[in-house]
Amino acid sequence: MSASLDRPRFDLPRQDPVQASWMPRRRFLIGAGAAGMALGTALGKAYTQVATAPDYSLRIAPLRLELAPGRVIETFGYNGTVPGPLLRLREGRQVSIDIRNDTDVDDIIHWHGLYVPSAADGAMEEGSPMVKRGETQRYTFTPRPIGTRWYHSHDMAHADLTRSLYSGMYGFLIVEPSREPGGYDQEVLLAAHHWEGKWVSMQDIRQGPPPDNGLEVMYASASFNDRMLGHGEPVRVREGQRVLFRLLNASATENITLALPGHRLTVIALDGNVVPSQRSVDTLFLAPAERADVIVDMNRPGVWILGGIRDEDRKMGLGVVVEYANQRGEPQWLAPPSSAWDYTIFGADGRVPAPDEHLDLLFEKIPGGRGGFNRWTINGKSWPNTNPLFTMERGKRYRVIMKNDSGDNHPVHLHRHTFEVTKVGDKPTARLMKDTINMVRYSTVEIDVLADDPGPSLLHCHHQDHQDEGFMGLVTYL
Ligand SMILES: [Cu+2]
Repeated sequence: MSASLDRPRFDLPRQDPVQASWMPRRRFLIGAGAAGMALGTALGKAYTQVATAPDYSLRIAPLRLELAPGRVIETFGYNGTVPGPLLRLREGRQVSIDIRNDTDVDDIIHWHGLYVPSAADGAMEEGSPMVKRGETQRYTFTPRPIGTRWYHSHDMAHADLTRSLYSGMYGFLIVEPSREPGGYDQEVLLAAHHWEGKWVSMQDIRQGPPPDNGLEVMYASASFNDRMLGHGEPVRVREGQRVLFRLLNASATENITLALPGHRLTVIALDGNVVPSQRSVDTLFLAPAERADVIVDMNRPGVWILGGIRDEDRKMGLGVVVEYANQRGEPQWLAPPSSAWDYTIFGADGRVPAPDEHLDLLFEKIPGGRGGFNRWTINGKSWPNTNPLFTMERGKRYRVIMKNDSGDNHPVHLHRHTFEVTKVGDKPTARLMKDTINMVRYSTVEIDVLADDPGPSLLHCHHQDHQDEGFMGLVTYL
């Protein structure tokens, strides 16, 4: 399918979610028979229980995904597509979503970046129910805050590279304000993913990794949405258009850096949250789970590749062709001028409020050795021994000082909250709101968390293998 909103799947009319439902919306009565009436009489009034069809239905099932002609992946997905159906929800309007699990293992869906009660957040560690195999579980919540969110499996995968985020179980979830912001001519949603993972001992492949390092995942293919570069419909644009790209890194473990040659990308939101300083960049970095909303002024007619800046990434399929109207020829790639990434340029100058308390988190690796799995610790402990990671009091502001004392990247994600990035390395910043922040190797990041959403909340690395191997903890409320 196409990456462009000109195509049906991502061009759902902006309508009431009730009409957009994948199931016909019905009402039916339960218990209106004799027993129901008798009970009603006993209570002194008529008694009926009304059950409704959900606003949306997601079905988890095996899926054959054709990334390119003859290149078929056996995976799992939602409603038979990768990504799953776009959920465009209205801020503040409650929705019910039925999740049907037609696979042979229990699974669960997390609503990433939303403020959802722990019981509906889609993390079993917080108390959300698993969707048992062969069964249906209804999740009901009120979507907020506005912005580019997403949903994905929050199951453990461990050694199984067909499960959870190694699979096609992810989709966009956009929470829309009640008024349209406008300001662009076309909207394009692109979710990046890596496929066909294998566990490898890196020291068998190249020089450099420490000899005691454990297994890492290497992938054979990648895609934007459901197609490898060059094998899907191009994104079709016209000169003079302002195009909004909503970009998501749905990869289980891989960072990506993207560019569109000849064009600058103006970042207007990170993780769905409007940034205080819009900046135009040549390259966009996204760690797993991160999103960026970027505006591109289409002022360089041609046929271009929007894709990963590393040649091997594009060779694997990480990219999509961007084609101007009335332009023909081979898609062009030019190496971008620079690829440095600095979160703080999107923040504001100025002070952040003084926190009520400071908390320290230290992330370390226990190397697994050749052929073994690396383990991860937070303050010396691995999940579930990390619990509780820390306990917050409602209304207080916590400065969490995170130190990555390992040679790996870690995109750290906090559920059910948006945090303010206050320092990256030695660079202070303010009002940069995120739910996931990448920590490069041997680095520090400081975030402020306002304790405004009581209930257990997971904090974990969004690399599936790190999360599965101990890099996770529960933040609790008093
Ligand atoms: Cu990690």
